[in-house]
Amino acid sequence: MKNQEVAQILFEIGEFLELQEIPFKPQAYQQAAIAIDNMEEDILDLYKKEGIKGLEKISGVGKSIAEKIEEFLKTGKVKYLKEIKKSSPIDLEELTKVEGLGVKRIKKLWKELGVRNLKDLEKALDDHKIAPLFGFGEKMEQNILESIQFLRQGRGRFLLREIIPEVERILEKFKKIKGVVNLSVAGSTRRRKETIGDVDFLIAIKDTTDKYLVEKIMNTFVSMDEVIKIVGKGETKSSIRTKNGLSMDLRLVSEGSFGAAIQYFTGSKDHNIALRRIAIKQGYKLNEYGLFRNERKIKGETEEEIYEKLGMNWIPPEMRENQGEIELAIQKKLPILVELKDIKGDFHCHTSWDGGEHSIKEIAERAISLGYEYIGIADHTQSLKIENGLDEKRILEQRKEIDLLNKSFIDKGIDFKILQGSEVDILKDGSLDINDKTLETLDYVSVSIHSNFKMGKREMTKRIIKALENPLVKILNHPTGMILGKRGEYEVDIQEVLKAAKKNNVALEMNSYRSDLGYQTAKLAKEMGIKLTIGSDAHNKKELADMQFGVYQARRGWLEKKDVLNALSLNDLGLR
Ligand code: DGT
Ligand code: CA
Ligand code: CA
Ligand code: ZN
Repeated sequence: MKNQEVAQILFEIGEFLELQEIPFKPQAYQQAAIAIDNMEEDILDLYKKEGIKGLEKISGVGKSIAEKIEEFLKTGKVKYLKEIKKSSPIDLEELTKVEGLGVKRIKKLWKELGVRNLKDLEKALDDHKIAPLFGFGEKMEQNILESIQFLRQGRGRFLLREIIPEVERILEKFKKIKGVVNLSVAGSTRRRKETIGDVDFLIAIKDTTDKYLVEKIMNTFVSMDEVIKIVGKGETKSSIRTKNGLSMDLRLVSEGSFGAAIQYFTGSKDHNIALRRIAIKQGYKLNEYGLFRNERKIKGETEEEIYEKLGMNWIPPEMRENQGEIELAIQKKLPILVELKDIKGDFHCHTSWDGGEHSIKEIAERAISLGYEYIGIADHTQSLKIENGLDEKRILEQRKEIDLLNKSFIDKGIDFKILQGSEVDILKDGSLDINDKTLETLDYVSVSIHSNFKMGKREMTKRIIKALENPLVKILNHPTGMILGKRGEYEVDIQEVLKAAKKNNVALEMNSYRSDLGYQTAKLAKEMGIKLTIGSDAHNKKELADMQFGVYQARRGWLEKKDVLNALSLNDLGLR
């Protein structure tokens, strides 16, 4: 059902209008939003059946609001909302990124303290002016301060997940140009780092003095749709900035230097420095043009031959952080990293039972088309009221639906199984919000912290460990609580959590959406012999494909197939 989303958008429009002190209109939008939120019928169905006239029958919805709903149902966007956001006296886009600040609070800050943007807000915090405001208080001021610090850290960096589709589109575009013999993204994007400062592209052509081809490539780059500013345009390098503020560099090299250049520009800087030191020791010189001995170029065309000449195996880009990978490459003992095609299932997805977008059947069908052997349904549990979390009774009801679907797969000869899991809430004292008797009926139990984030480190650590000590628990989801780009970690002694996971044989999740378990912690867990599971945390069927981003982070943590729980076949999972 799209009803909630539509209501949300209308509500937002109302709030922006309210901020701008426009009379009557805000209430109209908000009333329409409430009516749609309370509607029994699916608004999309209504629109499909009766068109815009049908929408106008909803209480509070006139022609103008109906048009906006239509636009949203068709395109997923409402232009009007974008426009009023832009014309607002306040940088709401920026301020609403601060956790805890909704339009109402922002309006108050603006009216009483003249806060228009993040900078004003920081000033008000410095002057300690927020806490005394009605409805704010010390705790709120502290929360705002923490959130701003978090935003400041991440400022200017982009999430890998958000830029990969664009990067792939651009590579496709250049692949089609005749004369391009090799191309790749380099830098942190190639290393699949979870956040990206800028994107570095590399293209090789046969002859870099071919003025016509050089011009064509550079022109294509600076005139892409997404370009808002050309920062520089030359024959070997051009730089642009895109509409959303992302910078991109394109470097052009000759075919014979591509390997050396891609090695150099992939980095990381620390990896390169260590590698160059080894080259020097062996009497070579290594730079972005090639590997040289006495000014004579020995290698340069491929990365593989450069690593080989230096006496080591080629190192996967995700590992190039100078964390011991060079030593392993010299000993020819590099791990064989897990790949997306090794993944046999997913233990973390949500269905319409807990407010997700799609039914168990729809999710399962998508999982089958992804080539999975199984899918674990991990809907939220009762403490998460806003998510319509399941209580004991609904868990047992859900089991019936899953059993029927599994039977239908058997009848059709489809080799696939739906597992009933659950994303059980860890309560404040470390107990679980579903009784053991019901948990025993599940195929597996995964647990998460979703509330009371602000407790001391010792208390939080004890809380999580207590949950892991329940013998029914198999997986700890998003162990640090972070949502990359949105929310920081809760305070927790992750070493102690690792020890408890090891002791109780609980797998730790690498969450594709949150990227909350850093690659160093994953690597440590692997070394301790703890299993990891890569979970998409999909709330609809499309997001099941986000598994790839979890796999990238797993690779950055040096994980091999055998370290990953959901790279195991159904029979090897050891379920009943
Ligand atoms: P980013 O953009 O902050 O996400 O991170 P990177 O790794 O993409 O860094 P960037 O764009 O500054 O440079 C791309 C690569 O070029 C980098 O990973 C390694 C190489 N590189 C850049 N500057 C230096 C340097 O001063 N020394 C060495 N050895 N390599 C460098
Ligand atoms: Ca970069
Ligand atoms: Ca760069
Ligand atoms: Zn979840």
